[in-house]
Amino acid sequence: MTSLPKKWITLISLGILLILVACQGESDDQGSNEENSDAANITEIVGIEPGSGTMNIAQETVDSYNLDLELTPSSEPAMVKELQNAIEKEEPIVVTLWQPHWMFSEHDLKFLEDPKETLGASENIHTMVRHGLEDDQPSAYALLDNFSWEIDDMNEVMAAFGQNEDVEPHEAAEEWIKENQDKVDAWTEGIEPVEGESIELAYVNWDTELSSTNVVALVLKDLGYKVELTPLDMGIAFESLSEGDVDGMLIAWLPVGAASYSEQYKDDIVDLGPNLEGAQQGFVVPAYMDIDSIEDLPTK
Ligand code: PBE
Repeated sequence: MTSLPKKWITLISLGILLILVACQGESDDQGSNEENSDAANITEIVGIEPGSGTMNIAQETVDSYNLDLELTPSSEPAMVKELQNAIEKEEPIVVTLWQPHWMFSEHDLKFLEDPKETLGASENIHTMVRHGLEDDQPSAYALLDNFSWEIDDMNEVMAAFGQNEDVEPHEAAEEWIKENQDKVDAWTEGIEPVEGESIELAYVNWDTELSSTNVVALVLKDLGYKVELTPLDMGIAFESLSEGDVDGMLIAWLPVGAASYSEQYKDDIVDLGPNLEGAQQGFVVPAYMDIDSIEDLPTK
């Protein structure tokens, strides 16, 4: 007679215990959901081409904030695709991205705060030429020296081909030139046209650099140049310019992004200064994510 209630008591106790454990588990989950559930699901930062300025400073950032994340090399188009896929499913994702970029007009994105400024407070894009260009090709040198435009200008060209597969970068550049002849006239004012001279510009296959390089190439053509555009990796572009194998390039984000390359080659390259001011690099997330700072990401 006494054994039955005892068994019941044991069973009831066990039941209560199970319920308590289950509740405990649930409330734990809720707790971690409230604090950075998005950050907890992040295991990587989706990067771009290895050897880019962006990847160099992104790795420095991972190290300096002691992040427990893999910086995955990729490419600009592949990174953009991954970001678009994540947004479609409302999944958490962190990418290396920059302004100007047409992705900011397509999606609600935010830069994570970077209190250590390892990704740069603000960047300018510099034009660089080989030593000797000023004497050998004064007209091309003068145009490259004069060329400078605003973020909105670059955005216009970039959006025209970045958001429409049927538009080539040179077509977008041509369209922009047609609509902004006054700006182009200011760059070319007083420059002597040439006949049959050749000039070679290196560039990296990024939308920002495709925009500026294609615009400048068309203006050089109008001045009479035969223009060759050579796509290279960033490190190779710096090396080629330092050796005089190419004449110029419009790819160096400074003071931070391309700092290691520009430091390495500073004696062998002529820096003509910014052709665009107020750009920005960073770790970027969709606006629906509940984190705001690089410091909210998981650390080691
Ligand atoms: N960017 C934009 C990168 C890639 C494209 C120029 C900031 C870089 O310099 O590495």
